[in-house]
Order: sequence, then structure tokens, then C-alpha cells
Amino acid sequence: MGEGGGEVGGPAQPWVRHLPEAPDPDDVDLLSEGSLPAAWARRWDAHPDRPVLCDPDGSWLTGADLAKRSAAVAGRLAGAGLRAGDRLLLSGGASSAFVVAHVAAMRSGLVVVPVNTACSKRELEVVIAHARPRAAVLEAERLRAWAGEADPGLVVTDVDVGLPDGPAPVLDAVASDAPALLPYTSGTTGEPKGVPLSHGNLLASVEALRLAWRWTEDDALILCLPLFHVHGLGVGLHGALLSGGTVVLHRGFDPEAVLAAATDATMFFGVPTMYTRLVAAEGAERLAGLRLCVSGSAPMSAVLHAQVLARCGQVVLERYGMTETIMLVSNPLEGERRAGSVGLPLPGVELRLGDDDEIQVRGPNVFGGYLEAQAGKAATTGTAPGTAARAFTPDGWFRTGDVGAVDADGYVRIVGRAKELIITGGYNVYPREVEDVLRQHPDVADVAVVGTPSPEWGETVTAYVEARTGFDPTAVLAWASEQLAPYKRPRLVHCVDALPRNGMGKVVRAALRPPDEPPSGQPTT
Ligand code: MLC
Ligand code: AMP
Repeated sequence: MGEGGGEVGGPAQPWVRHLPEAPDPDDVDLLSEGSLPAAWARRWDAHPDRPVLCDPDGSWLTGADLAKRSAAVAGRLAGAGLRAGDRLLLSGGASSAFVVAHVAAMRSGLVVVPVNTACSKRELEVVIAHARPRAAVLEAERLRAWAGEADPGLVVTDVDVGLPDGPAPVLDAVASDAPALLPYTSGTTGEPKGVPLSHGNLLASVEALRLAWRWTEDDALILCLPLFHVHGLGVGLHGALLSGGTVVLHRGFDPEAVLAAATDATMFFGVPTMYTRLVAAEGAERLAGLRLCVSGSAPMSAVLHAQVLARCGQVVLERYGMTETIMLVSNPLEGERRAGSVGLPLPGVELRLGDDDEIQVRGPNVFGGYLEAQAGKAATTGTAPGTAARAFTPDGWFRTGDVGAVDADGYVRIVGRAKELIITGGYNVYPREVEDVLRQHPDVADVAVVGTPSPEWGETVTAYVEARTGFDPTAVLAWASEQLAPYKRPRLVHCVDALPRNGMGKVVRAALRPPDEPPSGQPTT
């Protein structure tokens, strides 16, 4: 782990500052446990009676329960013909059944494709056509029906995986370079991009967090993030299972429920919108009892940092990550947690600023390249020409698309985005995808979608529409609602005579300004 480095902040590997007594980087092996399933199984064997998971209904699973139930589900998936390397769509709200299904897939070497519980039919079809899964474990009946229509050969079942028993498959024997997770992002081009993450990527990322945040078997995490993004799944759930501690699942975010749970917990992970709601809730001071409150997925303002300190007595630890890399940078647990900064690179992560101060990274947590659909069959093309290859520099660093600055003492700040991306309530929305959908409506001549500042959501998805005669914003929004998951829908719509364009005819987003008349739609703030 000692090679390279020194790209930011002076010391050969700035990340050693996260660790007690700043060890020799060569002595830190993030992959020593082999894989997450192997590490989890070791914990459950060592302490079978220790509680690990609390269902939203209040019932607990011990290590032995999770080991046994996941092995049984793995057998049923094998009985349905699934073999290591096959892809499995997984979608559901937080529940022990969902976790059992996910753990079963990971232990069997299946590749989990997480799907938003609120996705539209169009969005589900795009993922199925691209990822070509063998099976789909879907909690919502609506999604099961759509999946069956999209691919009649797909094995479709609910999160209890009520399939006939099959032979006991080999468990916990996955190679660290084998694919484990395949989340989707729509990307700046509007095309779907599958992000294959290996077992090594997943393990390295949470092992780094375990070390940096001193995450131990004494910890109890309150987890109310969705389990179909890396924040909830790849950080919260995976990390808690690796720590040997407990995770208390909540079905969605309810500030009162979080504050009630804080008495018996030690950690909370959230997005800034959740902290905005927590500071406004009655009993906000109860958060003070936790040993660690983490924020990420979107920038947290200095004002909100100060409010959380004043109302909840917590100095929030902000960190920075991405689907393609899981976690990258974090404020230190023991050193200064600096508002406006995301902190120091995490163990194993090398970070540099490239052209135009774009943040570039490499490390064992960084994926190897997007999955692109080719002749109807998806294949990994990390080095192929095209959009996906531009994700890496010629010397192999991943280009994050975030613009950064590094202070004299190594703290990283995110100062902008090179990529066109809106972050609303911690969810990413790519303007191009929303524009492509709106442009298909006959009343829309052209459209540009941007994020406008919002105190609650960070940014609000806002559409500027060049309308044809007869344009009815309500009808267009209702139609868009069928095509897009709720968080992607424009919340504000401005009608303009003409979109501002440069000499090449390209829309100049920075020149978009609300016209004088009030916008259509429901502002979210
Ligand atoms: C919900 N709505 C949103 C929204 N979430 N609209 C815009 N942006 C969002 N993020 C819509 C609902 O559909 C509803 O619309 C209306 O807003 C009010 O809903 P709500 O009940 O108030 O929202 P709620 O369900 O409480 O959700 C808010 C939230 C949620 C903050 C809890 O958005 C959330 O869990 N965000 C976390 C996302 C996340 O995990 N991101 C990690 C990505 S991984 P209507 O029209 O029906 O009224 C990543 C890497 C990293 O980024 O670094 O972590
Ligand atoms: P996603 O593609 O959903 O994984 O989102 C990753 C993006 O979220 C990053 O590229 C950043 O733009 C943004 N992000 C994550 N954490 C932070 C943070 N703490 N501050 C600012 N932006 C963040």
C-alpha cells in the first residue's frame, strides 16, 4: 500500500493521519479479510448469539440467525439455477428479509443490482435490458409485474425469496476481484451506466471506515437511508456487519423515530436534508448521546453544521464518496472536523487534483470501469474508447467530475462540479435524463434542466421549457411523473420564449434565469 501517494498535503500517505499512531502504510492491509462475506461469516461463527440486526418491527436477528437464514435463501437461489457471477436485481424497503436476501446473494457470489423502490416502469426496463439479470428479488408487486413483462425468462420473487429449496451452494468463497454489486447511475449522457464493484472494492472501503471511525462491535448504527445506494448499503449495512456491532433498521426517515432510537445507539449516518429536519424536531438534543454523526452524499453548509452543534450538541463528521469509489475522503474522528471540508483521504485512497482542479483518485476501493451494453450483452469496458474510458486518466486515475481544493494541511474541499449533476436530498439527478424525457412530450419544443438552490433539499430540480402552443405544465409534469422516479421530477417549471444559447446553438445553463412570472409546479422549499 506504500507505493505512489504524496499527491496531497505533504506526507507520503496523508491517510495515515486517520489512524492512531500513524502506522507505516505498508502495514495496513485493507483486504486481509479476503471478502465481506468471508469476514461476516467469521464474526457470526465467533459470536453466534450476538444480536446483529434489528428489523423495523423491533425483532432481532443474531449472527447465527443471519448465517442460517442467508444460507437457506442461497440454497433456494441455487435451486432456481443461479450460479456465481449471475446478476440478481434487488429492491425493497429496509427489513431483515431484504438484508437476508442481499447477504445470501453476496455469500453465493451473485452480483446484486440494487434498484430504487420508487423507480418507474421505464427506469426498471432500462436496467433489465442493460444488466440482463437472471433473477429479480423485488418487494413491490408493481415492480415484480413490470420485471416479468420486461423479461419473461427472469426468475421473479419477493424479498422472502419463496422459491423451492435447492442444493447447498458453496458460500463465502468469492475472489476479491469478482464482481459483487452493480449499481446504476444514468450519467451525464443520459445513458445508463452500470458500476461494477468488486468484492475487493466493497471490503476495502468499509475496512477503511472501520479503521478511521473506530467502528467496533460495541457500536449500534441507526440506519434509515435507502438500501439501494452505496451510502445505505455499501457503507451503513456492510460496515455494520463488518464491525461485528449492530444495525437498527428504520423504514424510511422519521426524525422522531431517529431521536427515540438515539438513546440505545452510538452512530447515525445521514444526508444533509435529514440533519435539516433533525434540528427542527422536538427533542433534537437527544442526538447528543451518539458517539458519531456522519453526513455525506451532498454538501453540508456551514450554517447547518452550526445548527446541529447548537441544537444537538454534535460536531457532524462530513465525508465524501461516490458510487464508483464508495468512500474517498473523511474528516478525522479525533482531529479537527472542519465545516466546509470533507477532510482527509481515507486509508488506501490516493487523491490528486488534475486539470481544472478536478479531483482524481485511485485505490483498492475504486471500480475498474463502467459496464456498457454491447451487442445486447453487457461487458466491462474500463479501457475501451468512448465515454466510459474518459472516466479514467491515461495513467489510471479515476476522474470524479468533482472540482476540489486541498488546504495546506491536506484537508480536501469540494468547490464545484465539472459534471452536470443535481443533488437533491442526497439523490443524484442527471439533467440530461430529465431533459430527454420532457423533450418527448409533444408540447415541449426544447428544455433545459438545472438545479436551483434550496435550503431543505440542497438543490431543486428546475426545468426551463420552450413551449409549443397549448403547453399545459400540469399535464406535462403528470406525464413526466410516469417516466421518472419521484426525486427526479422537476419541482419548478419556467416557461421561456427561447433558451439562452451560445454561437454553436448549445444551451448556456449558467445564463438561465427565472422569468418574471411565477413558475408552475410546487416549490419544495
Ligand atoms: C423525496 N422526495 C424528494 C426527495 N426525497 N424530492 C426531491 N429530492 C429528494 N431527495 C419527494 C417525495 O417523493 C415527495 O414527493 C416529497 O419529496 C416529500 O417527500 P418526503 O416524505 O418529505 O420525503 P422523504 O421520503 O422523507 O425523503 C427525504 C429523504 C430521502 C431525505 C429522507 O430523500 C432520502 O432518503 N435521501 C437519501 C438519498 C441517499 O441515500 N443518497 C445516497 C446516494 S449514494 P411528492 O411529489 O410525492 O410529494 C452517494 C454516495 C455518497 O451519493 O457519497 O454517499
Ligand atoms: P453518487 O453518484 O450518487 O454516488 O454521488 C456522488 C457524488 O455526490 C459525488 O461525486 C459528489 O458530487 C457528491 N457528494 C458526495 N458526498 C459529498 C459531500 N460530502 N459534499 C459534497 N458533495 C458530495
